[in-house]
Amino acid sequence: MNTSGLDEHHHIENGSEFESLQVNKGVAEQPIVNPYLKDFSRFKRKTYTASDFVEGILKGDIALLSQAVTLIESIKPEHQSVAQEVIEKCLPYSGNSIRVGITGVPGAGKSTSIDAFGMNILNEGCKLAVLAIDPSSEVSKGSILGDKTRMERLSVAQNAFIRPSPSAGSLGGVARKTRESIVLCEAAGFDRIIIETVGVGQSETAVHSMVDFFLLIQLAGTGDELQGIKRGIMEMADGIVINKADGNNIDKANLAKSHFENALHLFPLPESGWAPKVLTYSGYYELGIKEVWQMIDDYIRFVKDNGYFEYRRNEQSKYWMYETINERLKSNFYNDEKVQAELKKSEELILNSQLSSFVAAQHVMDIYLNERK
Ligand SMILES: Nc1nc2c(ncn2[C@@H]2O[C@H](COP(=O)(O)OP(=O)(O)O)[C@@H](O)[C@H]2O)c(=O)[nH]1
Ligand SMILES: [Mg+2]
Repeated sequence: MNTSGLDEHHHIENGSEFESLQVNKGVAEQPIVNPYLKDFSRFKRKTYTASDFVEGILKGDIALLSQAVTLIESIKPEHQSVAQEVIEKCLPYSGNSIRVGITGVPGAGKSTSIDAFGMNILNEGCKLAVLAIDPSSEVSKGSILGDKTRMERLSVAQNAFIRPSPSAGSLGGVARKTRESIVLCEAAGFDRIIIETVGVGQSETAVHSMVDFFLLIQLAGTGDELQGIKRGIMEMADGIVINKADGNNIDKANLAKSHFENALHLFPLPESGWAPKVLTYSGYYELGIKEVWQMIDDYIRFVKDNGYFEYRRNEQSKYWMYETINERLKSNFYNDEKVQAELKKSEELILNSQLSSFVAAQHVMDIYLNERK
């Protein structure tokens, strides 16, 4: 661990004007596979049935859980059918966890913080699964693997399960897979789930719709911290935390805290009845970690008492049914060969002004629907 912390100036972003963006050293040669899981040899010999997976998962067998999540992520129909059966059978044993979504721009300190939060969670005797949704991971090849170097303790802890973002598919598809993986993790006895997402684009909405508490990590120090974030994301947050409140960044963090508190006062009270709090902390130096988690526990108790907890979960279940239908309809449509051919033709006609976009759309839809009569 880098104890000198604030003195690494070979990164330009470590200049004093970017104090809160400073980059600390990662850990060299992090094991990619949790050593507790190293017995993978048995997978080569046997093909597991859905019941084998379910039995293993319910016993808390992490290697089987991991393999089942791989099936969820697979696009092969034979994998998908086993995966769906496993999910169906695990469903009655799921739901018994606290699901927390964590978002923030790259560099906000999500991974570092999850390592600190996570150790706190494990010390309380809970089991933690960390899943990621990263819509950019097709390009970056699942950034959480790089991230593992910032989850140095969790990635080798016995009661933790860390899973990178599925790297193929649309955001909707990736999010659905993560939603399904939660079911399996819970059935395997994980009673704390953290979903990490990069704070760019649409992925926050997807994460928000699968968690009980949505935590927004912010940085102070640039003076315009309120301008960079979309109102919608702030409105979704059940709590806002300002990371890197350490060293000579503490005053700026406190200032940012009051900015955010003032901004939140302008929003109506959320449906949950809980007024979002703003806290400062340091993930790297582990200052104020317990307080952040205490806030989440307080929230959970509050919404369990007033019924919102169950209401939100029910709404989410409905949401995921419709999301899944939307996703399936879309991929079914666009994968249809006749549709593909017709779309190509229509594109050209549109470009030559021989056809309007709307007539073209209607025409392709008709072809698709007629095939199914
Ligand atoms: N000073 C300080 N640096 C931090 C803190 N948390 C994270 N960092 C550093 O910020 C950089 C980005 O952290 P990382 O966890 O990878 O951010 P992520 O992209 O949001 O996952 C790394 O160099 C971390 O060491 C903190 O609390 N204080
Ligand atoms: Mg990260």
